[in-house]
Amino acid sequence: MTHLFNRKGSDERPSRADFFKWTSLITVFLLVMAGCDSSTDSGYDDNDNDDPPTELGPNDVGMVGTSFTPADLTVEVGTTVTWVNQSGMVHTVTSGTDGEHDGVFNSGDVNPGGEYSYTFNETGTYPYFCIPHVQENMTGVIEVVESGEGDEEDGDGDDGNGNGY
Ligand SMILES: [Cu+2]
Repeated sequence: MTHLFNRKGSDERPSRADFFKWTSLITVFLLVMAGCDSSTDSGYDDNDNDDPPTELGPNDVGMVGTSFTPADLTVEVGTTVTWVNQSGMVHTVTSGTDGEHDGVFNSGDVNPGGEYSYTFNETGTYPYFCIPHVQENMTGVIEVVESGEGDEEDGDGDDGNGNGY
């Protein structure tokens, strides 16, 4: 009986095989989990990519801890911006500055995991804040620009062609 435990050769092999068995099992398990996560997550409807739920679209703003991420976002007019609460706290998305609501939009309470969307149909600069965390500087700005803006085209007196020299 004791011979079995004293022979190094026979002791090493099964444990190594065990190790590989476990690592491959764990790998398969993680792959399956990753697959399930991205396809059954509630975010399935807004993209087909298998990115994790923490990754936001270009017009999404995360609420992470007591911050809006990104805090500054530029979108074209007509864009719907969605705020996603990725924290464990209740937040709001409230337009205005210095804690004063300017009446443009106000999400009310957005619970952890919840979302709020607002469509910006006019160009302009829209500062906003979180009511519970305004004193922790939980603020952000949405910059709404004309569609197509961003390339240098002006059309307006920029290229004084008629003026000759
Ligand atoms: Cu907040």
